[in-house]
Amino acid sequence: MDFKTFLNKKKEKINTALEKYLPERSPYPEDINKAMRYSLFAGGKRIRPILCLEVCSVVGGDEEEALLCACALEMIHTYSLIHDDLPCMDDDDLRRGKPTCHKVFGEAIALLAGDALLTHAFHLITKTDSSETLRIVNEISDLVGAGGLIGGQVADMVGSSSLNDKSLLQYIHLNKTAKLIIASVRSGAIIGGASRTDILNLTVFAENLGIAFQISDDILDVTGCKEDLGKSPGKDEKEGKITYPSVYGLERSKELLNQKVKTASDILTSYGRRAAFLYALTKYIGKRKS
Ligand code: GRG
Repeated sequence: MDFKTFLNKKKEKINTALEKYLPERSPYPEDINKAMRYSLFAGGKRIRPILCLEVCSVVGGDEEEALLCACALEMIHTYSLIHDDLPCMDDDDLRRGKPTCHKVFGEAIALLAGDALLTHAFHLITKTDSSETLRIVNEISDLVGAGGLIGGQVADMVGSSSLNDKSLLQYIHLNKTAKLIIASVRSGAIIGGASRTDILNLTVFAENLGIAFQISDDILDVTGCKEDLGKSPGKDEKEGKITYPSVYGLERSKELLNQKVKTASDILTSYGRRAAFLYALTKYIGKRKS
């Protein structure tokens, strides 16, 4: 099976599971359920849940056991996008090629839809049948909290008086983007029963992949088009955001992206054939156009 077909199969698997864990008919008030589902099913690439499933099987686990956690990670990701798009943050009209949640449902419902997705995510994780469930809740909540995803978002918004541009950029990319990717990889590894050494190696893989993911996002904001991106490019520069191209220039940013992808890929070579899809996914993330 070629890479794209395999990727689409994985995506379908996630979409089917998300339908199960956030169905159209739910006990929740219709307004909130509609808004949660609107953003969750607006067409994301499902990179984080796919990583969680795949890492689980690379370390010898059964990916079915990671499915609840994988869906929870996509819900956390979607919550962060809904909140990021709000007028009080990045103020975006378009996400995943569609009007943003607050444009369709209003700010209050969009805010609550994000909150509800985040809360529902942790509710789902606690249903994971694993002796490591508490550890997973502990790790993910830490990685997406004020010392992780939220901390990265704050630094992106307000900057820092104590860090120079390069250190600030590193902090933002590690926390705003890589930490959720680290959460996806580590939780998949833990559910799959990985050894301490494998968890450590895969964390370094995830950190490099996560930073590569954000460097490519920064590059695409300069070189990409609205049709491919599903959002308007050129926003970073307009808003004077600190990005790889603004600090290192476009060509050097491309080199740094390739370096991160290579470091991540090299870590996978020790897993041999079992990591073939993960290896291809890493290359795909390095070359992505959307
Ligand atoms: C509001 C707490 C809070 C955090 C917001 C998500 C985010 C942090 C900011 C959005 C802007 C941005 C560049 C985030 C970095 C992560 C990123 C590249 C998100 C987009 O992920 P994709 O490309 O999106 O996987 P899809 O739509 O495919 O799921």
